[in-house]
Amino acid sequence: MALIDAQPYPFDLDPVRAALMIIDMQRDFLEPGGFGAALGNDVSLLRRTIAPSRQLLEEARAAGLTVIHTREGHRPDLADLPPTKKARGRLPAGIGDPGPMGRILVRGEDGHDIIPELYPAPGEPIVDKPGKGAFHATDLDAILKNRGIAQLIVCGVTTEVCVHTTVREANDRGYECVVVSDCVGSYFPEFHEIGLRMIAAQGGIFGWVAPCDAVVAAISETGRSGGWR
Ligand code: C5J
Repeated sequence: MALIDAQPYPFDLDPVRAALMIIDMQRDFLEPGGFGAALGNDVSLLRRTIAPSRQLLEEARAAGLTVIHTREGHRPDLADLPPTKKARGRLPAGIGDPGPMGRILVRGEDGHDIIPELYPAPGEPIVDKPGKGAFHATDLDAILKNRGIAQLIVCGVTTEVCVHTTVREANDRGYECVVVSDCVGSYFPEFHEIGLRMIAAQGGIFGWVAPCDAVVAAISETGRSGGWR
């Protein structure tokens, strides 16, 4: 066990039951030529999460922690795309349409894939999710339960959308979540700030918030003391 210096109070990390979860670090959201950028968003606000996330990923891998990646997207035949989601935003080019990196948010397309800096290693589960939350219409809960995971260290994008939706549902399902403040990002800095505050408010109503350095320190401390499986 190791304590993570977190808000609203220190988090007791149990290395045997913890997983690193990296949410939707996809080219279409983070790369300058992708869907997010085509909508007019400043992708540099998301890209600043890459370096600390990479550091955390390397530490987690070195310590033997379970690492799980998610991707938001849909079947090529769009059978799992709710018409309401397709219509939302009245976009000239929306989900399933040709975009700058292939069909937008369609599985198998270049833009749907994970950025090279955080690319999954062989054996790391990738959860393809059609919604914002990572539990909706996926086998994530089974994967976590089968591995005895009860704590989630959460990175990814965007703070107030897919990270929040996932953390809220994880919390309802009994998982303890630590959101890594500099490893999550949003196109809207104010939503990011408030989103983090909402997690840790009211005694940690959805979970804990801690910076990458604090999480890395706790993982490496536990690794040194031989606590990992
Ligand atoms: C995610 C989105 N991943 N913002 N998607 O947050 O639509």
